[in-house]
Amino acid sequence: MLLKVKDYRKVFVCGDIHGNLELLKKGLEKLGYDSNKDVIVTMGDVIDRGKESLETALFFLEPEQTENGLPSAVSSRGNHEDFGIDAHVKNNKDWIDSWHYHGGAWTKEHSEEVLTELFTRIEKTFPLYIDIEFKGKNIIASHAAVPGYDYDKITSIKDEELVKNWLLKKAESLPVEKFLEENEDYLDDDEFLLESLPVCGADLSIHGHSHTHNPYLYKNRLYLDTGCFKNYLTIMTLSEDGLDMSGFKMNESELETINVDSKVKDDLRKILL
Ligand SMILES: [Mn+2]
Repeated sequence: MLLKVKDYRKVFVCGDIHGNLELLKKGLEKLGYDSNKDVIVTMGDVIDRGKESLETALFFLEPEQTENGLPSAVSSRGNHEDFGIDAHVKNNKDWIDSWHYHGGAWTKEHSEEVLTELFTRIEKTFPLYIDIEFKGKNIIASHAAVPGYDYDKITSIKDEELVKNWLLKKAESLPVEKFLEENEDYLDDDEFLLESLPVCGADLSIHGHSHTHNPYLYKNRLYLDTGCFKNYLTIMTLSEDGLDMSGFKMNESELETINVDSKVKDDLRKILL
């Protein structure tokens, strides 16, 4: 899927929503999101953990259209959507207990028929990655990683399962990736990231999946999942006017705005503007 920033007034990009639709909507409202003109892009894991999994999935499955006839909400697929596709479309129940334990228990309240229809639609609608064209630059947005840190490997590797494993879960063989996966709090210690390579074939890659305390740019890879179910939701704004980034969390029913460190914004502007 190719999305051009110039086709919209503003493109908003955020990390894993995990069923926190109210927070997403309030954050977008604060940023002036208008479904007639703008789009919100996320990299998957829209379901599980939060209170509104089904509603969040439907928000991205049935988006309002902009005045140009384009979708106003787009998501790629995350490993949590893949759990549901495995269990309810492919009928592989090997991981269902683990999925239910990791936030998927809400599905027990729905019939097999409803879940099969839902995850069939998600499989058809949510691509494995999204290309974003922004001021002549190529950004790739995918849940976890780019295969072999090389954008071209998405099309050159013929093993679909291997490519999917990278995009949705990261390769298991790289120690640094394993570390990222197992240590949600890794950001206090940057040295563990030093072995990682920049992504080639794209100007910037944006990922969810690995929680970070704050949005984190490593070489040309932006980790945008700031763990909204226990920390805050980061939303990046791209438009012809430039780039910005804000954080949001709920305090009781009030929206609290978090100021994002200006260094990550400045470093991103150096890459993209
Ligand atoms: Mn996630």
